[in-house]
This record gives sequence, structure tokens and C-alpha cells, in this order.
Amino acid sequence: MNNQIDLFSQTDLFSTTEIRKTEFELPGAAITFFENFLSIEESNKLYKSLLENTIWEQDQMTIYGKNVNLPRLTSWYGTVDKTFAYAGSEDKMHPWSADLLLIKERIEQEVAIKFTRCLLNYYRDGNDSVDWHQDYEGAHRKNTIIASVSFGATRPFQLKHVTRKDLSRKDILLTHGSLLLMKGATQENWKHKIPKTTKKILPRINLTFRWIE
Ligand SMILES: O=C(O)CCC(=O)C(=O)O
Ligand SMILES: [Mn+2]
Repeated sequence: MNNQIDLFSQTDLFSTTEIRKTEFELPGAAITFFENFLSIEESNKLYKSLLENTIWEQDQMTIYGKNVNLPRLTSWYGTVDKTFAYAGSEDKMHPWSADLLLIKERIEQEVAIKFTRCLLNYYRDGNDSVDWHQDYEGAHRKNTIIASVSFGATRPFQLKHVTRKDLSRKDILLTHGSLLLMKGATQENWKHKIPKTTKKILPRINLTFRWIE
């Protein structure tokens, strides 16, 4: 076993390298999770290549009138011949890389959609995070597919219902090489986040493939 494989392979005796598909039954959400969607060897290679070759940016958000750094690095890639403006991202849209096209095509074998955009997030350590939010705006939230692929450190993906306090929070562990599909009205009814942790953990890269015309 070389070092890289050792870093990211699950160490418990019962883990497998087979693709394991789980459907999560949450009211108003349609979520499918594929463990080992990409093999450990492919995932190690892609993690390293994405880390080194992505044009990572330090974006900012405004809180109480002040500009502060996002607690992670980000980058948008996609089909750049269209002029659709999404969250001011079109001026920073990079053309699809070979790595992203390979992953996109693999996902498109599972879902009947051709993705047009990918948001990459780089969580450098446990202090990097993303707070409670829903993806997309307005009508886009009601019926959509977002495909989320993770590499590197396993982080919990937390989901909470927007209005129903009687429903408990759902945590899904996003492992190296996994694919999470959020479908239907998931974005309309549930918020999600990646919390900070004080544990010493390795970096993580997440890709969310989206469809925006
Ligand atoms: O890192 C993740 O798993 C989620 C990222 C996310 O929710 C987003 O970029 O909108
Ligand atoms: Mn999101």
C-alpha cells in the first residue's frame, strides 16, 4: 500500500471498495448516496490533480456591511460559451478541465441530465466550512439535480428541514470518492452545511455539478 492510498482508504475492517448505493427517505427530499462511486485509485489521482491544477480563488461575502473571506477556497468551471449570469460567476467561469469532464461523464451515466456548471470547494482543514444554505434561487430550487462528489477527508454533510422543527437533522458522511445526488425539491425543503471541526483532519475537495441553462 503506498502512502496516498493509506491516507484515504477507510481503515475499518468492514469497509469495502464496492459501490454502495443508499436512498435516503426524507420528507420533501430525494437523496441518493453512492459510496466508492470512483475507485480509491481514481479518487487519489483526481484529488491530487484537482488540488494542483484548479485555479483556486479566495472569494468574499458581506456580513453586516463588512467584506470577509469565505472559509474555504472556491472555483467555477463550466460551459463558457453561454452568457448566463449566475451569482456573478460568469466572469470567473473557467472552461471544463479534462478531470472535470471525466467525472461529469461518469455521473451523467447515472442521471438523465447534462451538467453545465461545477462549483469546486477546497476545505484546507477543519476550520474551513460552509454554513446552512440552500442551492439555487426561486424556481430552480423546486425541481433540480445537484451531483456532489467528494475527495480527501471525510466530512459530515448535515441536512435540516427549512420549516419542520419536528424532523431531526440528518448527517451523511461524505467519503473519498463518493457521490451524493440531491434531486427533486431537496433544495426547496432542506438546508445543508459542512460544519467546522477542531479535529486535525486532512484537506477535502468537493465538486457540485449543477445544471443552469
Ligand atoms: O462541500 C460540500 O459537500 C457542500 C458544498 C456546498 O454545499 C456548496 O458549495 O453549495
Ligand atoms: Mn450547497
